[in-house]
Amino acid sequence: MERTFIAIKPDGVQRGLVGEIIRRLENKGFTLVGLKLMNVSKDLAEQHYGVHKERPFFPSLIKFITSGPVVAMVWEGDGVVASARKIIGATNPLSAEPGTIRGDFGVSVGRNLIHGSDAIETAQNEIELWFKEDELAAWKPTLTPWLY
Ligand code: FUP
Repeated sequence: MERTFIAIKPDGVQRGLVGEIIRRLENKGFTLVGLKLMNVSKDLAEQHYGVHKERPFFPSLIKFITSGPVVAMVWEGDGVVASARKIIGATNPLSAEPGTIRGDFGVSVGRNLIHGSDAIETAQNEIELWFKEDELAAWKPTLTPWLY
């Protein structure tokens, strides 16, 4: 089953949006298989955003993501990588559609609340980077078997 990595960034945690964000992914029908509140080390932040290391915003991005606790999650379901990206919305919250998380709650690209993996392969790498295998709980909903 497809999995994606989702992180609620320090601004999302500090604005009290953890429940709202989890609710949207749950309501859609995806399955939560990993969840932890954590402080992000500089090393982890730099590995996670390694693709952006030459960009001018890289230092401020690392400073921001390490500035307070983050909620790291793994979600599972058919098509979850692309679907979660739609639920999250465009990188710049001012361009993100209303109805998306960034479109509804954000105004700044540097404070865009949430991260979601951009492709299946990226998701696998990010899940390995952020979670140990025994921190993930594979389970199937038995009370709502019609979901999958
Ligand atoms: P996304 O996949 O939507 O999270 O966006 P990117 O991977 O392109 O960017 C990663 C993070 O870098 C964004 F969440 C916010 C930050 N960023 C900036 O601060 N300024 C920019 O111009 C672009 C991205």
